[in-house]
Amino acid sequence: MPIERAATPPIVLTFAGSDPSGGAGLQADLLTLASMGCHPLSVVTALTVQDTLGVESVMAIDSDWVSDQARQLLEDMPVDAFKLGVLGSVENIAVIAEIVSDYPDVPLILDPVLASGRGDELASAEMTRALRELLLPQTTILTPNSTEARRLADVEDDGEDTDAPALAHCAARLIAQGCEYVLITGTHEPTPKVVNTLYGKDGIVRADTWPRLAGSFHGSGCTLASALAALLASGQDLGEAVREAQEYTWQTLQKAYRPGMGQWLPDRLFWARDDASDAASEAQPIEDSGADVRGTH
Ligand code: PXL
Repeated sequence: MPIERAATPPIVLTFAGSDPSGGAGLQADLLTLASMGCHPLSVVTALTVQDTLGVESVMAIDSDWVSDQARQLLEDMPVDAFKLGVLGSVENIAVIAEIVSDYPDVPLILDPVLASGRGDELASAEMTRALRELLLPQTTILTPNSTEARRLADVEDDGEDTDAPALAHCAARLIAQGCEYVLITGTHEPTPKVVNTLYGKDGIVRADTWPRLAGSFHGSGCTLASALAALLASGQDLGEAVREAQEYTWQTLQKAYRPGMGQWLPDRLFWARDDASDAASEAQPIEDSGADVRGTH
């Protein structure tokens, strides 16, 4: 009798910076991807020194090392989705863009992390330009918060006479630059509720409204983008994946904990705790669907 072996779960390769606090970055991606039933592969793009209060410093990994880490894995295993977060340098963006271009059929989820939730810069102007030019054209879905959407769309100086260009306008520009879909999270907008909007080439595909809770989270944007990567890797339809990723994120925020003196961290393993049955019954989205995203990234 042949021995029964477990089937390999969907495989997601994340390119991310290490966050030793376990709140955001690589560690957040690994927790989320594993929690959602995927096997995570990881390529470290940068190291950071940080805690739950803020980022002290960032060191990019040499781009040859980034390339070697990824190429070796890709020679060995089939990948069902790529997820990109903090990339560390223009050189890293260039090598990653070249690598993913060899896998045009693999969904690419790009979380354009330009700053941490507390405002620590995580990408220079040159890196933002490189993201726009080299990675947007290869992106299946981009997941900026509204601040990142405006910076990345570069609408400040295109003749608009408002400080806050309409997000629909930013989304249209980002899609014109080559990405297929943009999910803009609305945590940073001065609206009573948080509205996350998915745009495609014909405009709004769906909008989900969530109650705005007080407080500040570290790693919610990474959680949302990784959950989305896990669902797309599992073959989920994009609109449905966007809904389910928000719902999962909402539950992790609902069960967030505060291990230090700073921000709250989403609990990506909420379902594995002793009180998991309470979590399942409490986690009811408000309105048609919803996540509180009290602070993306
Ligand atoms: O949350 C965005 C993020 C992603 N990756 C790393 C980070 C942060 C925010 O601080 O440090 C490494």
